[in-house]
Amino acid sequence: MSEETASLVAEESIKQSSNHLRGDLLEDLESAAPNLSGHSEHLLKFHGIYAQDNRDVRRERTLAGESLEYIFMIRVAIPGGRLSSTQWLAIDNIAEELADGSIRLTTRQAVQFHGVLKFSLQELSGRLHAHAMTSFAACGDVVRNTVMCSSLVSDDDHTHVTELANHLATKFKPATQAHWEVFVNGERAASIEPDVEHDFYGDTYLPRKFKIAIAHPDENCVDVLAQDLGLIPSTHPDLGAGYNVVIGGGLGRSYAQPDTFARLATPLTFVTPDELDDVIRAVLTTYRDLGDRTNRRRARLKYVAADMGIDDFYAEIEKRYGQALRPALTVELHDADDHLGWRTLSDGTLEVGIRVGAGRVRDDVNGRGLRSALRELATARELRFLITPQQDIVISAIAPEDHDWVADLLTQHGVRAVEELGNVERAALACPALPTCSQALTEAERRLPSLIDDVQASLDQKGLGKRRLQLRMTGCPNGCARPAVAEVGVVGRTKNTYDLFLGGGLRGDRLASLHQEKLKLDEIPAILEPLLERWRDEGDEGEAFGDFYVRVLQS
Ligand code: SRM
Ligand code: SF4
Repeated sequence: MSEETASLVAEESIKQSSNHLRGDLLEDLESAAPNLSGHSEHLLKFHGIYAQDNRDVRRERTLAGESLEYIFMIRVAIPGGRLSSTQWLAIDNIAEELADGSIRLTTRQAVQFHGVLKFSLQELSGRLHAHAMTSFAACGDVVRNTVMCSSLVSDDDHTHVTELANHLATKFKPATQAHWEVFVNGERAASIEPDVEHDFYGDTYLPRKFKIAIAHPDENCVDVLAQDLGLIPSTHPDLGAGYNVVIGGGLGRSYAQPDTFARLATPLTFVTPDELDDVIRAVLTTYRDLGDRTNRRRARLKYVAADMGIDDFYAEIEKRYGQALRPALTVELHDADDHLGWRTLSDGTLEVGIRVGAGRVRDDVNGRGLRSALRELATARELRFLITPQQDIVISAIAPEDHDWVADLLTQHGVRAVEELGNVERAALACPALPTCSQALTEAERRLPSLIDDVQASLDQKGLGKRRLQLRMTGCPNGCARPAVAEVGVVGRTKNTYDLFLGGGLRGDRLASLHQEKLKLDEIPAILEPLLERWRDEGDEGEAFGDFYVRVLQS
């Protein structure tokens, strides 16, 4: 074994010897055990599945000498977050029959099922497949779900962008047939021909995940600069419509590793639509070959950019592209829209954006709530269900004459209209954290409602109740709810404490800075109050809190 091979992380040899993501998955799924082997757990991720255990009962079970409560999370990649009524109903049925009864909308417009048992994984995958959905490549060291603004999805003028999201999802999906063999058909393919993987993946795929987003030209709800590769639709003075390409963004950090950091993507080039695939390919092969395969905590594209230096990094991509990259255009990013409330589309149909607290669609104990409201809508009409990158849902393609019927139905199920939402609640995000996430240090989703109430009370007390304030909370510094670019980011630090980051903003073009560390959650409103007071008294007309913090408060 060469020295180089010896230093590769174990995941690399698991990929290498997996026969394109098959490994022993089939045998492991058929065994009587409620969990899978470590090797299979890693391969599972490429199939969109995470092996977890219920952390609420982990300690008592361990103390009692019992085995853990093994559960699985399945993430369904949905390019552009767009689903039909039939697909929504299939998702609803799966949540009821095979998962924990909830549907979790993610910050990348995917759907997650939680609490699934090993013996249901193949049935669940088969049901997705029957409705033209899949969890394959929603996770793993590959190009992940392509996210895009839901306004682009809805607007007929931007149909080509929806097509682009679908195109990228197909073009950069791994070619291996492993998922269909293992999870959908439950058997090895009759053909003994080995399947050939795309050369930009090879046998060991990418060093780590790779994320793509398409922004709206006028607003940045996808946080395009947080992506490995972002596309901003733009018009070149000579070449016409195309995309400004930004690369090397990423928000995760690790406390154990001080040389990890959040980085905003930087402009690479402007491309016309027919040049795009080749430029992405050049970025992917650069990453495939130069990304760090010896340390998964530092394996993202942003570290290749930072370690090589931006000029050498761009020169390497240019070499692989085979021709000079033209300069990127200067593009200004605009505030993110939350897509909540009613609007009329250019074809005269209506859509309504509904707030989903931390992305969790569920009913209350009486079977009343958002989940049953959405089920009724999907049963009665052929609608479009658009998941937003803010964990919310937009119901689109509503006939104008159905306005009152939809509004009444939502009210009857206790779904609040946008006018009834507090301003903090409106924009707040939280990651799932405990009890499902293996990496969570603290609570996030379950504590978000009380944190929202406390921060809103602070705003109200200072007479600022009508001002927007963007709050994002995560249970660790991986940053899944993108707190690193939020006006107020609350990030799990130790079992009961959080770090407070301030000064990001609605345009998503600035990293927040660490304001104070190791705070108890109930200390945060008192820390914010004097800052909010100064914002009220010294802020410019209409100045956002994040902008004020950077201009005046940050020292
Ligand atoms: Fe994430 C890992 C949840 C968006 C950075 N993320 C995880 C895992 C799978 C935990 C794990 O590795 O065991 C979490 C599953 C918890 C659970 O029980 O569901 C998880 N991430 C999520 C979701 C569901 C959060 C949400 O509230 O919606 C989002 C799913 C997105 C999707 O549909 O694909 C989610 N994760 C993000 C984002 C935001 C984004 O992409 O816009 C980030 C920051 C951007 C970035 O990638 O830098 C993010 N997640 C991470 C990281 C840090 C990666 C890094 O290299 O720095 C991890 C850790 C890891 O991969 O080992 C992680
Ligand atoms: Fe888990 Fe951390 Fe992501 Fe939250 S931010 S879901 S705790 S990995």
